[in-house]
Amino acid sequence: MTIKPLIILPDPVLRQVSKPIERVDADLQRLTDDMLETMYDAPGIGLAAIQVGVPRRMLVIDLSKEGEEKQPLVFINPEIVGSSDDRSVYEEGCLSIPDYYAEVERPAKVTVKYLDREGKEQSVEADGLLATCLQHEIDHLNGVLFIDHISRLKREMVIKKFTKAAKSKVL
Ligand code: GNR
Ligand code: NI
Repeated sequence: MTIKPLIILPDPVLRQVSKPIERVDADLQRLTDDMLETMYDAPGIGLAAIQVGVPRRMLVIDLSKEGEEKQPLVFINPEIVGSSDDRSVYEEGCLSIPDYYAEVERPAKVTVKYLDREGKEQSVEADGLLATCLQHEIDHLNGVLFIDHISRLKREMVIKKFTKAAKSKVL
């Protein structure tokens, strides 16, 4: 297993729309393991493949707390097939936008269809943090970041700060 470098704002790779997974094979299992290891190392509670530079529709999530048994979840070709009218607000962060947090309002519950690690069709009705995390990760697959859900002024400030930081690293 390998910890992969994370793609950071404003890298345009984060704006790519990821393509569906065609086969659940050994290569994909390896990518899954690498993503889980990268997520645990960060640490984060979710990771989309595009955040390690792979434009494929898959993501991993683990909401278990430190010291608890790990609960890795793998979602391949996930699709939101239903969402509630009631909404909830969470303070979100993103491994691709380190040390920036903001409140985001999203549907409180979502139903997601996906393939599991074995390529079997599954569906989950999620609420709470899982619902928020699934929506955050599925956004990544569509080139959308959580800062796209905040005010334009805040978004532009964050992008400006990260653009400056990226430039000073190159020099
Ligand atoms: O680690 C993460 N924490 C988090 C907190 C609130 C809402 C969403 C997230 S996902 C984030 C990891 C990440 O960037 N996934 O794409
Ligand atoms: Ni993220």
